[in-house]
Amino acid sequence: MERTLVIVKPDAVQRHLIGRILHRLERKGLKIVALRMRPMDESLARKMYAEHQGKDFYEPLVAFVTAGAVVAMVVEGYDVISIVRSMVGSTFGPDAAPGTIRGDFGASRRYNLIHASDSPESARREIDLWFDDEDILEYEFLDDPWIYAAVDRE
Ligand code: FUP
Repeated sequence: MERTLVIVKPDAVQRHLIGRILHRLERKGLKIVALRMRPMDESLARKMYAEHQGKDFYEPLVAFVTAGAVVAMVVEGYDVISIVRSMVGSTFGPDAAPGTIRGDFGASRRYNLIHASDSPESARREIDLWFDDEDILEYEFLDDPWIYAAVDRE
């Protein structure tokens, strides 16, 4: 079972898309095991995007993600990192396929609605930046036996 960090960014919050994005994740059968709304302060933003420091888009990116409230969550499921990345789509809406979150809701090359971890290492690092261990819940869905077959759990 994997976990990933998902952030509904300030543009999506301002555009009233929190519910639609949560709904897509829920509908897919994924489990939200931690959820909080807060501002992304500057030091957290710089840690989140440290790998991009020095690039031309780094300062505008920090300004964008710190511009308002965000909703951060830990999402759990088998193969959840790659499943959520494919639901999110390419980095910017104009390139993202229809049916993806960015493809359906975004038209900007700066405001891209959502973040999702891109590897198990990033997921661990990013989850630790946003949540304490005790904030992450363990619980069962009654329909778990119909979300995953034995083959999915291997
Ligand atoms: P993604 O994994 O699709 O969120 O995108 P990246 O990890 O490549 O980039 C992280 C963030 O940097 C993106 F959300 C948007 C921003 N970015 C730019 O603003 N310009 C670029 O050319 C590339 C990324």
